[in-house]
Amino acid sequence: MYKILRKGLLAATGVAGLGLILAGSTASAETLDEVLARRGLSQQDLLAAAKTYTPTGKRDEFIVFSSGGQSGQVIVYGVPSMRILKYIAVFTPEPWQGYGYDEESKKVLAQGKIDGRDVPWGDTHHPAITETNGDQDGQYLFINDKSAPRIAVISLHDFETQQIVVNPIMQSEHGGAFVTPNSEYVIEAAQYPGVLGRGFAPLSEFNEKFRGAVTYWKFNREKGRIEPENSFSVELPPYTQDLSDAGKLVSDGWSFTNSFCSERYVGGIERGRPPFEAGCSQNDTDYLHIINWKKAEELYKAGKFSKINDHAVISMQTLIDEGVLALVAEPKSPHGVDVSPDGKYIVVGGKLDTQASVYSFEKIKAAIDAKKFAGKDAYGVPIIALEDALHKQVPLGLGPLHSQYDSKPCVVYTSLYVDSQVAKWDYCEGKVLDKISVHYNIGHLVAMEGETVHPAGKYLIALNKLAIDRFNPVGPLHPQNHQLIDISGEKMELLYDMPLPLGEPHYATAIAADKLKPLVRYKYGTDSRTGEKHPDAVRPGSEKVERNGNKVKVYMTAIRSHFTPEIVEVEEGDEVEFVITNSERAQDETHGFAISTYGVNLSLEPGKTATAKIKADKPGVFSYYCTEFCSALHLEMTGFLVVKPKGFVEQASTGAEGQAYTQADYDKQFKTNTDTQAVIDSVVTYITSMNFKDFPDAVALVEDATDQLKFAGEAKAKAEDFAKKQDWQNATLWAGQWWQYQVKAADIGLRVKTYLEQNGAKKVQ
Ligand code: RUQ
Ligand code: CUA
Repeated sequence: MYKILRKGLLAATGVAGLGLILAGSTASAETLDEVLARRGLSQQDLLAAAKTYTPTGKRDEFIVFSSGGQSGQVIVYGVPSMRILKYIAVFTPEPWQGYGYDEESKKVLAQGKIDGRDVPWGDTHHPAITETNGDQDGQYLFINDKSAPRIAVISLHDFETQQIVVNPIMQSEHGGAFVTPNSEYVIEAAQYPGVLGRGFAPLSEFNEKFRGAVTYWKFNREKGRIEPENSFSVELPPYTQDLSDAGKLVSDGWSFTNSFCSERYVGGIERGRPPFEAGCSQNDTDYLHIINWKKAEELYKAGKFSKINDHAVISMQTLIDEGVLALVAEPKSPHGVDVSPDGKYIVVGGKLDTQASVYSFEKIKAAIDAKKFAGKDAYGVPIIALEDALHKQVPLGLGPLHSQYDSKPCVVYTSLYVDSQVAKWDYCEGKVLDKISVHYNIGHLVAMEGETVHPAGKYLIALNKLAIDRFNPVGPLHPQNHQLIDISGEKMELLYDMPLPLGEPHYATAIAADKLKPLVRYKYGTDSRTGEKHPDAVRPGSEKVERNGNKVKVYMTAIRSHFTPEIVEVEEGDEVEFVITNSERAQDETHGFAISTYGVNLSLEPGKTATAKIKADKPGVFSYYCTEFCSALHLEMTGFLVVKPKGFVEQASTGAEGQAYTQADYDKQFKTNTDTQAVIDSVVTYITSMNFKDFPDAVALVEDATDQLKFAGEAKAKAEDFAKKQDWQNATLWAGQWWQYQVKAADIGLRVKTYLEQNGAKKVQ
């Protein structure tokens, strides 16, 4: 293979010298002090800059997956640079990624239909990464949709959404996605009560007919899919459940879900009643639900459930009889519930309380084991007395919401919504250690791996609900503001403000970057949405067009810088499917595919196969083109979809097409190609003299270059063949194509050369 590369790279390029000249950098005329003075920066600003600035080519230590709120997407960015890396399309069509525009991803979005309705957006709130023994493992990501009760599964092998599951019984949800320590289950808790199964009952029967629930979605790690058929729910009182968390280590097997309207108020401001906000904040306390999910799983496996919409639901009575469910009071309008890294404590923040409550799992467990209850709620669910469950209550400030844990023992950070502050405190001893102001009202916060059994510390991000005056004004709708805080020292230090202009992010989760191992290319011909080989993928040379009645299927390839075929002729009324495989292996050589006026756009990353389906309902000649600037001849990566009027018969043509070439044109091109070969040859000599085989990335690029050279060889043979027959038209055009392949081979070769230089490759004998 490398011999072919060597030989082939000996054709002509006209790209001589490319990549060999290094521009000398001119020394900055300004000194550091002058810059500080000119921009009005302090020493502290400079320090913050030094802690976050990430020079070109350097990468981040942590990767954050943030909910994208109303965008229905997930935002991916790096820490400490706060550079946005990707928006992952989840519940909402997104054209750049082809999501919702190719047939493969349309199938994923269609899984999110509810009761036959398309719900083409989502309100994403809580992302969760798969865990192994309570530590994030970087394989899959889950995120919920609050607007419609749905959970999505995103593969972190390629950062694509592969599954959406609709909750069969909930009307509304919020407390998902949270994973159990080995991702056995993905937890999803309802929010606003409903009739389970999304049925009807009059609001006057709220207490009897309306219910909350928690669903435990079984996750199949090998398949990377949630298995609805192996999942179950537990029926809960209509207390408006909110956030959840799974127990870990000592509390593994348990899960915790809070609630904020145990008053079971139904509102009715138009009927002269006080609004929800009054009715739901009447009591001093709501309830934390304590659920023994391992025991619930046993009940499920023993068949102790009934089915609603074909989904297993364990009734509240069964939960009570079997001792699976207990309640404990939690102060005023609780929001977040967060289990400590050792699993021993559960921290709850109450929006209308000034203190955070730390519950002891040991005490809760002892009360449950001894059946020591203070009473029962209206449904007969046992209630543990607050004093029998509480470890400490710690005054923090106004509006404590969510908590995240540090790598330092007993240290936790809690967001204070009303105070616009973060409190750092010790939950073992119950004392406040530090506070920092943020701009402005903070909702969630995320510490690096801060929800795992081994938090990484170092950084904290405040996910602020308001940005007010932080950024240049862009109209009444402001961006959101994520603020990076250094938590490595005693005092918290604000480092950086990042505007996020996509939707309101709720929760985020952050993982060490080296735990993620995403692909740079797919196995040839992969359907990325199933992860399987696409049945209609073809290799270059096997492209074809098949007709079956009025259905036309085009098996196409895309490679720099052309589609094959380039002209597709169909008839008015035909249904046309373009199944396109990107046959490149070079990193980042993505091609797009759009057809004029047809609302189609594909994203074809190296090795991917995707399908565009259209109905050719109007005669015309429609250009298609590549929508990613993939090479110098990207603009030429185009073709025609010719839709002939019904019954059209082409007459003997009187028109003409294109330019005519002579022998002189052919000779000129031939000379260029010979010169290009010299450049290629020098690059090949360099590469093959180095230990490039020790670098898988370089090997992949060399394979790609080798392919291009093989194509160059084939084009060269065709050119020479036509030249022999003195067909200068075809000879010149094929010589031109031969040159195109050479240029691409040279381009890839130079990438390999740069790669080897930058990665310390050594000479081989
Ligand atoms: S929410 S600001 Cu998690 Cu949906 Cu709390
Ligand atoms: Cu392929 Cu542009």
